[in-house]
Amino acid sequence: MQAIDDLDLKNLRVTVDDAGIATVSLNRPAKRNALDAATVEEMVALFGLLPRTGVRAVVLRAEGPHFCAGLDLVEHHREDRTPAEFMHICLRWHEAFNKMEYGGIPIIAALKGAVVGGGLELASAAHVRVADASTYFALPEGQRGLFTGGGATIRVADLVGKARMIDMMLTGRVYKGDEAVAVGLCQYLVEDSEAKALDLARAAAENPPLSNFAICSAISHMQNMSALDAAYAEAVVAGIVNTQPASRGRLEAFANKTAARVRPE
Ligand code: 1HE
Repeated sequence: MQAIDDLDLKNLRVTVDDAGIATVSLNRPAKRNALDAATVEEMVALFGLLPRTGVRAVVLRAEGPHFCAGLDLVEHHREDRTPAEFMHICLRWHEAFNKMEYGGIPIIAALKGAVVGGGLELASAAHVRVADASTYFALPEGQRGLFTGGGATIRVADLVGKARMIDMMLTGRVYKGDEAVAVGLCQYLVEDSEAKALDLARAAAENPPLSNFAICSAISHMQNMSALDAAYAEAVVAGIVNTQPASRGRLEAFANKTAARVRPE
């Protein structure tokens, strides 16, 4: 099978620790990690491969003070793309981000600085978002004379609702801090987003991989279904996951009263 080391990555950097936690770094800090076509191709390759490598969870982070400045506007300007060419660029963004959302491996985004435009589309394809005090979210597409093309109409609208997304795009509204948590752009606001993301990845990696696979793919698939079909699919997935050998010991520990109870901190 292909290995992560076989991938020719230049704008992404990947390390995997002994616990199977992969740290994926956006590595174009001089360009504020703007997403050019080459970076998106690296994401398609990497996130297509990761679910088959035994990696148990991913921390998605960035070099430099900003998480991601979105579409590489300079490349887009220079290339002077036709409508069909840019449609195909967007389809590659969807390919990459769908591989993240539906891949079955928990992806925890450690955010900082600008998470804007396509950078927010990228962050919203992760399963958990952790922000720090420097993090801010915006969709400046309207001001740039553009429109979202990397899934924001689906994922950002899902996080914050249609009305807030439209406001962000029309007016350039920026969210940060507690307000960003309150509207659903991120789930955690902490001093050190990378340390927290790693803690969360480690916690998720303790779950059986089949449970995580269901959590990090089935829920998204079921949202695309009618309620009737989703209920059916949920029953089928639960049939497989809830009878897996990996959960037997955990259930036995609960029955024996040796397993941890669910308590507030
Ligand atoms: C870039 C990009 C970029 C920086 N494409 N090169 N996204 C935006 O509208 C956000 C555009 N970027 C910014 O507003 C600012 O750069 C930041 C707030 C993110 C950072 O500010 P700052 O002062 O730290 O950096 P800077 O001086 O603006 O930029 C530093 C370098 O990064 C500079 O390159 P240099 O070669 O002149 O040094 C910038 O050109 C470069 N850079 N951002 C290309 N985005 C699928 S559709 C998605 C549609 C969208 O994503 S629209 C939103 C686009």
